[in-house]
Amino acid sequence: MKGERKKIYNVLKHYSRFVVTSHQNIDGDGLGSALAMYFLLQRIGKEALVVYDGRVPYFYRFLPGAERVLSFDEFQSLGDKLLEVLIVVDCSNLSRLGRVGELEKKWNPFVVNIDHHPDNVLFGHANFIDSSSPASALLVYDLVCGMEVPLDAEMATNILTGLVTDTGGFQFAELDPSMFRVVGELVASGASLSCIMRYAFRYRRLEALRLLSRALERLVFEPSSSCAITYLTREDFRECEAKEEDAEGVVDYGLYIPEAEVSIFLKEVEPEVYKVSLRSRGDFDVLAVAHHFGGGGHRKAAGFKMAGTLSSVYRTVLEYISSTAGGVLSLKVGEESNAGGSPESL
Ligand SMILES: [Mn+2]
Repeated sequence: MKGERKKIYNVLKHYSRFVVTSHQNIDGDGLGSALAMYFLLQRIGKEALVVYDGRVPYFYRFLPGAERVLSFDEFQSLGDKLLEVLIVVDCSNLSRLGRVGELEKKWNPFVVNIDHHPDNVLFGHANFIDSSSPASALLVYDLVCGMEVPLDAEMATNILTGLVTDTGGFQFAELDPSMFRVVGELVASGASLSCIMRYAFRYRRLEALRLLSRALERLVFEPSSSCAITYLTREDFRECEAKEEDAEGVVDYGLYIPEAEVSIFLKEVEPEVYKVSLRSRGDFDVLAVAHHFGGGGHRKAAGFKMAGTLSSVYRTVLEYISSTAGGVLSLKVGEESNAGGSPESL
């Protein structure tokens, strides 16, 4: 890992044009890491752009630099001379980049891969991967320190947002004591923890709350598998006048139930295609379930897509988890993973 970090320092020093990007269904860690990286590049005098194939959710637009994130079309209209180095943050494989991943194939840039997903496929020419890190943003923090660039409020706010969102506001796992020193340093550099908490967790459109209320009404607990499960269909989104980003965080509510080990949220993303989000209290490895169905994520937060009717997806997912739950639960008891998960980990 030291060698990879050194390789990245050399790349940052010797190249001059950088493009930073992150995964689709972007979350606070993806965006915070990308923007912190962007400001780091600026501070060391490099040309840098951030491109994202999707829409930045409104509740992350408070982040310094968020207004500078280019859409894929804006980026393409700038021409093709820009891509010397592609820095991909918080993304386990290139297929999660949407159309930005295709540009990588076409332009063949030097690729830097900075991530904390345990299933990262090491697609970079330099790979800075640490699955024990609670957020990719902390790896960017590491690079900032390693480059001896002083932290400022812009970098600190983005880094702290990554840490806060991927740990669910420091709730998903016991935070390593050394993290508090880092948090202190970020706050001292100008990041506002209360502001980040507000936007990340308590700043949602009325339409989003209406959508949440539907999902909560339907929430059921299945004692045989210790699963809480709920869903939202395209019709719900239409009737609530809600957007995709309005469903962010819905999956977390299932774990409020004392007996629930796993929370499952089915979101219809296209007619009869469901995005399945999974959260675990910690003993049950939801990443293994996501892998079984072709998805990815973290041990406590993972997801995948599945085609089918609501009832078939509902049944298939529950049956699979029930069939593995007994064994997996007894095996994993006592093991704790530090790696948190982003709300949209797929
Ligand atoms: Mn992350």
